[in-house]
Amino acid sequence: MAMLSFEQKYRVRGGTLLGGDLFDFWVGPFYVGFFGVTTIFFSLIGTLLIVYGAAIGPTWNLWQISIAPPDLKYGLGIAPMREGGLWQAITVCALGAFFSWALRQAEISRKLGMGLHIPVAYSFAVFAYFSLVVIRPVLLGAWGHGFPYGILSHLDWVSNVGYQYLHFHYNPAHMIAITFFFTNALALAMHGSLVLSALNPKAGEVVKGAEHENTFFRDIVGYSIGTLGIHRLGLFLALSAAFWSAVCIIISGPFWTRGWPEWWTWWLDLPIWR
Ligand code: 07D
Repeated sequence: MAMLSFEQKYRVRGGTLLGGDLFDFWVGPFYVGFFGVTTIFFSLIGTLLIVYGAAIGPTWNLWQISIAPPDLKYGLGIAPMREGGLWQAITVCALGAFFSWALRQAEISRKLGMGLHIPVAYSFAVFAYFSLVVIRPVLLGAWGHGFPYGILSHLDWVSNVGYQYLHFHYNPAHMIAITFFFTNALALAMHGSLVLSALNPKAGEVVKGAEHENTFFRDIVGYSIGTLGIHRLGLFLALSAAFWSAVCIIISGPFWTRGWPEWWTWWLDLPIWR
């Protein structure tokens, strides 16, 4: 692929975290880097292990393929390959690939002299996954508490774990996470539609800018958060959604073993009702 003229300016050497200039080059449009190599390594091995797991399993139906974590009896030990060891190896590969990807983002950001906002933001999603397959299983004492890798099976896991706590909607951290997810969707819908409405006026009319965008919001709700502010708010909402998701599942089991509706009895026990 031909290199665009402006790419020459931004394809700068250095900024690597590991490997010096060993992998400091591009293949076509893609930056390689040490962590590009490790990302490809872990993704390839992980994917092959998933395909192997499917091959030794009972079905090739994409919806039903599932690679289950070990039985609880294996605790935090290593299980035989066909009894959950595969799940453990795939988890190591998944985490290896996710961490590598975050570090590759960090290297590219450093090269470009940008902030580390992107790798930090992505790390919150990785943290949510990490909380499900490492933090909570370790706190509960068995890898068997991780979720199975399958399209329908992971949904069954969510449903089963949810009902173990009677009614998961009463989990306060789950409530907060959902509120952030929904508010995030609302904010991005409003921001996206606002920008498109300003930039795509009727044929023959001039393109509008930030002043019009701010004025629209001041007219309708009396306040505009501004062009930089909306992106700060978006980042905050999205990161909070992932963070509270992680919290809601880490506390389920390790810190609260009864039904979540029962947690709310503190409200009924407040002295103001007596
Ligand atoms: C975890 C993704 C990270 C992505 C990465 C990169 C790949 C795949 C492949 C490893 C955080 C890409 C990954 C390419 C790799 C391999 C093989 C992002 C993550 C690293 N819930 N609930 C949540 C709602 C109910 C329950 C979260 C809504 C019920 C349980 C979110 C409703 C019951 C758990 C959420 C609802 C229940 C959750 C998920 C409505 C069931 C969790 C988002 C409207 C009866 C999970 C950390 C998330 C969690 C979770 C939303 C209902 C149970 C807040 C809107 C009442 C047990 N629920 N839920 O985590 O918190 O994003 O995970 O009813 O474990 Mg819930």
